[in-house]
Amino acid sequence: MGVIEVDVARFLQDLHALRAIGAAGVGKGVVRPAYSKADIAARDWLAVRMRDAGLAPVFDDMGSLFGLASGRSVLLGSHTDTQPEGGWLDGALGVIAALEVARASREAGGPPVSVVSFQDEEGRFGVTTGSAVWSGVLSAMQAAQLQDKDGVILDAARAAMGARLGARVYPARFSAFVEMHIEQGPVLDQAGEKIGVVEAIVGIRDMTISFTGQQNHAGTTPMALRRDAFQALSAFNSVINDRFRNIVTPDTVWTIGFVELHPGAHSIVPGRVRFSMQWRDGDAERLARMEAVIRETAEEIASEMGMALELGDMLGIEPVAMDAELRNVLAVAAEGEVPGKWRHMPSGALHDASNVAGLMPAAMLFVPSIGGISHAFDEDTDEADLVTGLQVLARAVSALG
Ligand code: HGY
Ligand code: MN
Ligand code: MN
Repeated sequence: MGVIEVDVARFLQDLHALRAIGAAGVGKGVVRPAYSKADIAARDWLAVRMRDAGLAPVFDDMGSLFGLASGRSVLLGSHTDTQPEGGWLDGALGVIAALEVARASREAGGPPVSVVSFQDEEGRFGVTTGSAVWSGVLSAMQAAQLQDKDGVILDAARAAMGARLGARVYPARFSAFVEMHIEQGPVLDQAGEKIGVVEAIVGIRDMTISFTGQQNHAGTTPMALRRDAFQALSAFNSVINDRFRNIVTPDTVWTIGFVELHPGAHSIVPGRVRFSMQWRDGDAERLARMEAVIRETAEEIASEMGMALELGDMLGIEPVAMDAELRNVLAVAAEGEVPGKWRHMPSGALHDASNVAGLMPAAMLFVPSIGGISHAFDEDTDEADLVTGLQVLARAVSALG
């Protein structure tokens, strides 16, 4: 057969319908964290769209939603949960593009295509939690006990999905996985290019660290006698930035994105700080060297500043190369659609494809992000670029069939 003919209007309509579920009311922003009411409503909406497309919708134990084609099929998809302040395309684009390609392929008598929306890709509880469990990177028992930043346990949160849960979806029914996604960085936008074919996805390490000093009066406690938890965090941050200089490359990133200072009042010397420490790189050895610096520095600061130190469990995903043959299929499809206006590139963001790559050949396709902005309400992509991505995906799947 030729290239599967997608219905662009239907694709855009679905993409905007999904955006309306959990719409933040700020620009096109969306708030749909894993297992929230909006997340579950989005999954229920998607299950209906899957059924309408001739796919059998099932939820696994984690709440990942699969729309299954009969027989052996290509699996396409991403995730529909979002960050606490999320954009409308991060995850949603890959799922709705998958739905359209599956639907169009079925109508045209093309290859069978299944669709997935993995649960908790955005890591309310872990790191790409749903696909990590599906692919065996994380045990179901470990996952059940993961806590979000407010101390809610995953097992309690997923109870909101109730009787939906429980299907077993065997990876052997799928021949390959392709995830389309926005780039979430500036490279394609700055270069004026339309498509990125992902070579590899960086690795990540993530842990929670606490310093506990002494809560005290902000007026009467002399500076020399303070055991101020904020000062410990401030010193830790400045020392690791300095020490990392000898280890990192310009592509290495690290982030303290969550900080909880206790009790958080103008007139109290803070007694405790709990914060996230996350670092990413394409080289597993470098990630390990950074971990050693983080642990040593935290211990040094704690002992110098009279703090009790708690280092939480470390979560991580290894750097993963995408499947060479599938990458080639995507490259040919990109060249066919936008000759000379695409590139091979690494992914600095994490994706479900990292986990799925352990089960079957997996690859990824990027479209540009305006201004490189993502994990923010103002994340966006030109409509024409969304459509180009869809067309490239359809070409690639046609070639796979
Ligand atoms: O954080 C990430 O890279 C992904 O969007 N969860
Ligand atoms: Mn994503
Ligand atoms: Mn994301």
